[in-house]
Amino acid sequence: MPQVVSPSLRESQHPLIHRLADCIENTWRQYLTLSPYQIPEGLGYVEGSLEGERLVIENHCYQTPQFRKLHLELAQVGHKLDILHCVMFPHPDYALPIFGADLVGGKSGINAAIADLSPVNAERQLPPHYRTELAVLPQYPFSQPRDLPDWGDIFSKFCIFVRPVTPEEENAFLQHVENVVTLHCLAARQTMPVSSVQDALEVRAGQEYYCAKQQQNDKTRRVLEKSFGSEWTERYMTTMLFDTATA
Ligand code: 18B
Repeated sequence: MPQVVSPSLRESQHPLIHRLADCIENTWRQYLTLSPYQIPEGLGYVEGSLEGERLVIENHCYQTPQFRKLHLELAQVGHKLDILHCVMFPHPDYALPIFGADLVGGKSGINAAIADLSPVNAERQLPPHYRTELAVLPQYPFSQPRDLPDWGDIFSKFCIFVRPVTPEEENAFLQHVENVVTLHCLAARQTMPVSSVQDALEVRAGQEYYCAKQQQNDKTRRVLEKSFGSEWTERYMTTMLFDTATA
């Protein structure tokens, strides 16, 4: 029997998720030198349905000289929930912030759109050139800003967390992510690795703190547990979504 290649999940997802997935991957391809990334056994494409809730997950991962893992994940729960998750983890010897984005919504619209460049140094401050460049990006007056959860102290003051309610707001969010990912890729290309063990340890600690906080997101955990159970979810959240560097 011929192998049936299922179309990418994004074809059936909310249009903003489809567009954002394409935009992020195109920006990576344009500005970075991508190599394959070894996804943990059995976690590239996953389907589950424990309580009758069918969850499909598709992972796209790459690495580059500056980033140990570029992760774009698309997920769909039945016909009601579409999710895009993206994190760019720098190698621990590059003192770069972590870009992260999450889009959660369904046919009726996107409920949560979040994007940030999160600092990982001891002062929890973005490098000066990042602050300068982020400060001059267009600031769209989103009509429905959302409050960050308690664990959200990892995010910078440039974090955007909104419910985009019009096509203009959706476009503005997409444009913002494109601007931020572009400036991040360009800055990363100009960055040299840290030169001291001390600095590398600081970056590593910052990444570990970021991951520990993200793992406290009960909303993510609950969606995964409903289809895959708690043991699988714990493994997934610590090895696929928010793993820390091992080498
Ligand atoms: N996330 N999100 O990625 N999450 O992964 N996400 C939700 O309308 C998933 C990240 C973030 O208000 C919600 O309230 C699943 C990254 C924040 O308490 C759901 C996956 C960032 C919130 C999911 C996933 C990030 C949030 C509730 C794996 C930021 C608000 C939606 C595929 C860089 C939390 C809603 C709160 C919300 C689910 C942030 C259902 C399953 C990288 C801050």
